[in-house]
Amino acid sequence: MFNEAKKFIEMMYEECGLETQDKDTRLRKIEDEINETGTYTHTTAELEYGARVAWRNSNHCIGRLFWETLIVRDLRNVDSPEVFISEIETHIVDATNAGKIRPMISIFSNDFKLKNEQILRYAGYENKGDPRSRDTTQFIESLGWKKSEADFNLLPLTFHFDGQWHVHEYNREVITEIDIVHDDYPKLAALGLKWYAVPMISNMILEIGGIEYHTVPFNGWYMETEIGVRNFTDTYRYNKLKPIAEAFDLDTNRTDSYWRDRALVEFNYAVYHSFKKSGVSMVDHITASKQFKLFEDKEKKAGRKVTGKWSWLAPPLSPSLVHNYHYGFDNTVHSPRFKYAKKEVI
Ligand code: HEM
Ligand code: NRG
Repeated sequence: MFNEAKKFIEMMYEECGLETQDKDTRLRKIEDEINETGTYTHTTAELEYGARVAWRNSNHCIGRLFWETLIVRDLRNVDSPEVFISEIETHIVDATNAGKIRPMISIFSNDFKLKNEQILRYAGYENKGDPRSRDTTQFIESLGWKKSEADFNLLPLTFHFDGQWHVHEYNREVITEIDIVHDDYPKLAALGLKWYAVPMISNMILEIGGIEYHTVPFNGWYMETEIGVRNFTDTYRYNKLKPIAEAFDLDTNRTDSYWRDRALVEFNYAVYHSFKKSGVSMVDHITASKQFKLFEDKEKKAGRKVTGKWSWLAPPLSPSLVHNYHYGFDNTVHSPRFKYAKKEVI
């Protein structure tokens, strides 16, 4: 652990231009703490820097230009379910910021274990909702939560703490959802599609200097294709391409009418403008790719190599129209980083 800590502290003091003398003092303190307790405690400044660099190192993320703006909430001292719940709701409100979404992460102690894959997600049933949430929905139902089946039931906050499960139905006023509409095709609104404003991943581990934080919900804003290409269109998700194409009056009986492709583009336009009309931040895939190019340039200037995973960075709509489609990326993984948690049974 000390080796990992040392690498991290050296990197931080170097990048942030901090005093060598202070670094040596800090490293001695960390070594003592590890020898005494088997682990060590990050300062809030270390946590903040570590979380930001973990975002910078996220090979799957096209939104990394803004890594330095991440707001880091040090909530390691929270030790009751009531405060945990209220801090999560505060995160949702402050990150939503009346539509002008702020990238944010809340770092809790590992005593809390979240069941939710994202803080906001729709329940999944046999014939309704988001199929991706079927297992989680069944699990939460086994804890006694029950709602009549529908396409957009928000799953409650579900976490394990102090030997038991807690299920909390969110205060409705903390949550913003956006109806998906298209000004030129009123029939689209009739499908009743909507999505929540803020993507907030809550099932990844943040690793900094050899220490793992398991309860670290974080958010930025959506790129329109995440909702328009994947969530509503994948056959194993909402699978709505055909009704969407019909709402756009396309001929779905012939492949050569190009109904799939035409519906997909027009629908992503609708997702993007529905968010914008509601005053909620969202980025289109062309702009996101341009921002990613700026990130690459900026990193190069700072003397760092950008790592990335091509299959995640190429947007799933018109990929060949953006630069990152046309060359490969080095998928080496650096720490600090976000990583997937292993499925575990409590
Ligand atoms: C993945 C965009 C902010 C960390 C992604 C993906 C997109 C994206 C499009 C791929 C998702 C998918 O295909 O399912 C953005 C945008 C942001 C943003 C537009 C706006 C600010 C953030 C922040 C963090 C972050 C604030 C962390 C602090 C990650 C990670 C992944 C990811 C770890 C990989 C998730 C996985 O492997 O399942 N991002 N992101 N992103 N992003 Fe970002
Ligand atoms: N595709 C997922 C969300 C993954 C993360 N995307 C972001 N993250 N934009 C979905 O719900 O569609 N972020 O932190 O902004």
